[in-house]
Amino acid sequence: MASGPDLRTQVGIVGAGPAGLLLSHLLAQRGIDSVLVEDRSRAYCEARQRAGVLEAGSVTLLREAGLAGRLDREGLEHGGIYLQFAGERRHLDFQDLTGRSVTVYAQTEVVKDLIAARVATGGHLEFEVSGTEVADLDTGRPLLRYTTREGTRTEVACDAIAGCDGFHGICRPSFPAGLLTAVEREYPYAWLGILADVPPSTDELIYAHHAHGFALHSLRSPLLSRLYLQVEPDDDIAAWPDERIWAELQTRFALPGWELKEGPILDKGITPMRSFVSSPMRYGRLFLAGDAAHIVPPTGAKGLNLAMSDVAVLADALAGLLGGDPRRADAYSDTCLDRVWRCTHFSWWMTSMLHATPGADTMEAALQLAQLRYVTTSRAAATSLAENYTGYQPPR
Ligand code: RFL
Ligand code: PHB
Repeated sequence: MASGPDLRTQVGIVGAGPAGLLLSHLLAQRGIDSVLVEDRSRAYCEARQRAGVLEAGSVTLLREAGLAGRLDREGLEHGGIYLQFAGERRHLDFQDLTGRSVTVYAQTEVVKDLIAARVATGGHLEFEVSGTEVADLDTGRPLLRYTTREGTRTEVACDAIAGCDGFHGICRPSFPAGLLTAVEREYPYAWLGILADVPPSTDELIYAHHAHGFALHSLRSPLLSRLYLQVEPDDDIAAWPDERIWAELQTRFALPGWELKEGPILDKGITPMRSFVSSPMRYGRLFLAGDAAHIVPPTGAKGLNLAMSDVAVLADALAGLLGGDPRRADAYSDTCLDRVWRCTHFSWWMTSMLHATPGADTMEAALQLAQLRYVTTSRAAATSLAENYTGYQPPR
């Protein structure tokens, strides 16, 4: 039982990733108070290297929420990408194809901006909590329990709880047994990502198909590059000294007349790749959002954007529910899953087109190259890729 002081809030939020932080901000703008708990430290959340690409719709959402001051100054607008395969690098011009672009602005920066905005307006954020639990989810008064950094066990009575605690969180496992359907695919490869102290060698992101495996050249600023390599799913980062990483990047991006600049590696890590969708995204007064409910492989740059679009829908659904109109809350799961499945398909498709599958026959590589030639020569195919990459919103 809780021994500390009981608290009361309208929405209890678990997780200070982009989903939880943006939700607490959007709720505050609707006059709804929240308590947000996070088991990591603020510094850890602000430093965790992750996504880098914001869809046009995500930028608009942040702008409308008054959160885009630094994004508008420092974000780098990109009107396309390069696809590299069979020794050629071809440009897809998203602006020309769809009239839209994307913005390179790191998730770490989005998280810093969100935390700063919540702290500045007196938002209740608790970092470094432990023992998070949710209970009484099928009642009108669900409970959020946690132990504060100082060791006080705390119980918060809520009107609703938002599970924004990522793939490994506690909220999804709190659904009653048998209620959730999970659809999952693990891919037979992983991404090794590096942050390098060197100006990007390219003006747009390069997605490279190569017999050794996929490679991606992204960036963080005019002075910082972010690069990824397809590696084995059980690869150990210790087996990848910096020289080996650069040698492999040089091989996979090689193009006559073009040079990949190298520099000190500031951060490196290996991430497994999976597609995962769990439904429904709601049980009683518990609503899941972002990676807590679904994961996409990063090839389509969709995970962060999906997390943000979930909470945009959730903020309105909760405002309705707490104001006595449950219709949008009742539609929440179906509304989100429509877009989730579109992005799940797109991310799987990009991943399958660009990665070398271990043990695959020569037919697979030939099919990938045929598809890559198609999306870089047919305006219809290129437009479909561009529409999805820059952000497709299924009709509601
Ligand atoms: P997060 O960011 O995982 O945040 C969840 C938070 O919940 C906390 N937590 C708990 N707190 C309290 N109690 C507990 N019991 C808790 N359990 C967990 C965690 O500490 C954490 O702070 O989920 P959120 O907010 O849903 O955001 C999702 C995004 O982080 C994720 O989808 C993206 O990073 C995916 N992703 C990309 N998405 C894009 O849109 N564009 C990209 O370019 C892109 N690139 C990427 C990516 C993810 C990558 N990795 C490392 C998985 C590139 C990579 C390499
Ligand atoms: C990144 O910059 O981290 C990034 C960009 C595009 C992706 C994945 C990650 O598809």
